[in-house]
Amino acid sequence: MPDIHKSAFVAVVGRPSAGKSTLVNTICGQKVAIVSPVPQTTRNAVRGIKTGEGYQLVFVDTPGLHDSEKVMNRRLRDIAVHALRDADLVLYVIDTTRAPGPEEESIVTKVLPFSGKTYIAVNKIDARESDIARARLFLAERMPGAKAFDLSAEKGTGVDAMVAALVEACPPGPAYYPAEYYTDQEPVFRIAETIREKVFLHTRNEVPHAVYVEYTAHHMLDDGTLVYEGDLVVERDTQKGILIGAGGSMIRLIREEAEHDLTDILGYPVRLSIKVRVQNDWKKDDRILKKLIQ
Ligand SMILES: Nc1nc2c(ncn2[C@@H]2O[C@H](COP(=O)(O)OP(=O)(O)OP(=O)(O)O)[C@@H](O)[C@H]2O)c(=O)[nH]1
Ligand SMILES: [Mg+2]
Repeated sequence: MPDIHKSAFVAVVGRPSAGKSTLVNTICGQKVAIVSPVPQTTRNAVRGIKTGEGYQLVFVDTPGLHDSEKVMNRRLRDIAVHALRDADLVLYVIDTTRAPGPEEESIVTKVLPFSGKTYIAVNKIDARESDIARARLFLAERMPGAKAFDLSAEKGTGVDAMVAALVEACPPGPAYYPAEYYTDQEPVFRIAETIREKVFLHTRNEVPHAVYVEYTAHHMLDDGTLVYEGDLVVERDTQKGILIGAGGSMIRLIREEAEHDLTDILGYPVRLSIKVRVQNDWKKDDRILKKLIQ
């Protein structure tokens, strides 16, 4: 055991769909954060914990940085910007399958003031469309001297070398969580997130973004099954129809897949009782946004 214990909060930032949540899951070796091909899947600062010999890294996964003045997007952006400012280290994830363009430019501008504590994950090198040279050129121009690591968050290639560099850069500090923790999320939050992930995976267009999950109640059955009751809230009647599906087929699929995953994640059987409800324009309601996005 080394003499000095090290620890750091590491803010994980980047554009929507860059692979931030996938990377946190791979580093922590567990499903910490939900993942989908739809940009803006993550809506909260979600913590994933990696504890090793003499160190603890607490990764703060954040919503993708996206310039838009809609109230909800402003809130999502604030979470990432606060995480950047508050963290000991920053992990900036770049997607090599997409040309940098104005969105990446805008993110670099936000990350540059923290370049001294920033490490870069040059991600998705396994993908057919990956263009590592393009991403490296962008970095050489915009963040010369940056500590960058080519990797695949999905396959795990190159991830250990990057984590080793983060551990190396870690200041002395205590373990914030017990060694066996890989996240600090409450079960009720994880249930809502898992339901939302299934909506993101099985619906299209505006539907994933129109959804939030509202917890109503839960109880334990004698056999140790957790019964969770909640609403899947959407903005419009048409979205309600899509989420229910023909003969209830869509909501059944979402429920069954979420129940299956949650039983694994939580380690006990979970049964979901979910109703679909319409609440017009909930995304413009500041009270709801305040509760949901933090
Ligand atoms: N081929 C490949 N795909 C990846 C890799 N990492 C992530 N992806 C895919 O990219 C998509 C987005 O991944 P997420 O981890 O949800 O991305 P994110 O940055 O958290 O996205 P937001 O939460 O929306 O900001 C998913 O379809 C992932 O499977 C990778 O290393 N290689
Ligand atoms: Mg995410």
